[in-house]
Amino acid sequence: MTADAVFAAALDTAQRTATAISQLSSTEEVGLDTAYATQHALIARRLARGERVTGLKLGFTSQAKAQQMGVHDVIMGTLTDAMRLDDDAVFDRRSAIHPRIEPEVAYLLAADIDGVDTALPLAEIVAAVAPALEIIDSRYRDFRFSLSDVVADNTSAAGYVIGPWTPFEQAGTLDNHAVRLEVDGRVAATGSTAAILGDPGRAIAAAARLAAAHGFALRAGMVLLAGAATAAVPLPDHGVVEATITGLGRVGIRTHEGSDSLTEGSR
Ligand code: OOG
Ligand code: MG
Repeated sequence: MTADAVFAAALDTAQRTATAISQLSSTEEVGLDTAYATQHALIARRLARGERVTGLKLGFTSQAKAQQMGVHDVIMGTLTDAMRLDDDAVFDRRSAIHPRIEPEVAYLLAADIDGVDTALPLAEIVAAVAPALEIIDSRYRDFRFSLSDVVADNTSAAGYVIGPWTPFEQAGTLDNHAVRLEVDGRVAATGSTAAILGDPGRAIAAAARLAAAHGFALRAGMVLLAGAATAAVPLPDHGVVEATITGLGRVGIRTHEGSDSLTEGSR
């Protein structure tokens, strides 16, 4: 087996059994090309089990995230239907190792984006915009990783929730909209959409660049998560997490350990 296939198998098992593993970089040098090859092999395993690619995500597009994790390059990961949760749905905490949650801006692609064609007006390639939440869960011990580690681990992707879509034309520019993350009604993080590459609309061009460089396809109908505007916070075992983006609305998720422990009081 090639190195990427071995790494992908280990990361896949770590995710499926919710058991942390050692950083790949702890035993050998892993380059960025091998890291993306590992991510693609990991996703191929999931697709072979019947999952479907629903979108792509960017990581470390804000200073808040880059500083929190000590990784300063923009990276790309893959979303599948198995990671998608409905707005206000319940996430089973037991399926994850040490989950965190972060507020995101989601774009719905209206067209295939082939190559780095940044000349296209955004209105022609983006259908709609929505507030979103991402659950991240590094498969590495202590939630620590190098750039290549986190790319191989599908950029810690574990789950995502999309709020109500607003047509792109109606949403207008998102260069400075307030972002608020609340846990059980208490503010856990605040920021601005400006934290995401200066304007989250720039995520489209960044994604096109990364897709061309690392073998991803951006297709009409896909979701693109632009990256968190604030640092991530621990996902509570029992609780309600909500993200609100001024002008776009809110999105929420509930957590519990198992069906037996879900009570009306935890809503
Ligand atoms: C990696 C994922 C980064 C973002 O929004 O910046 C990311 C991690 O922080 O574990 O999803
Ligand atoms: Mg994220």
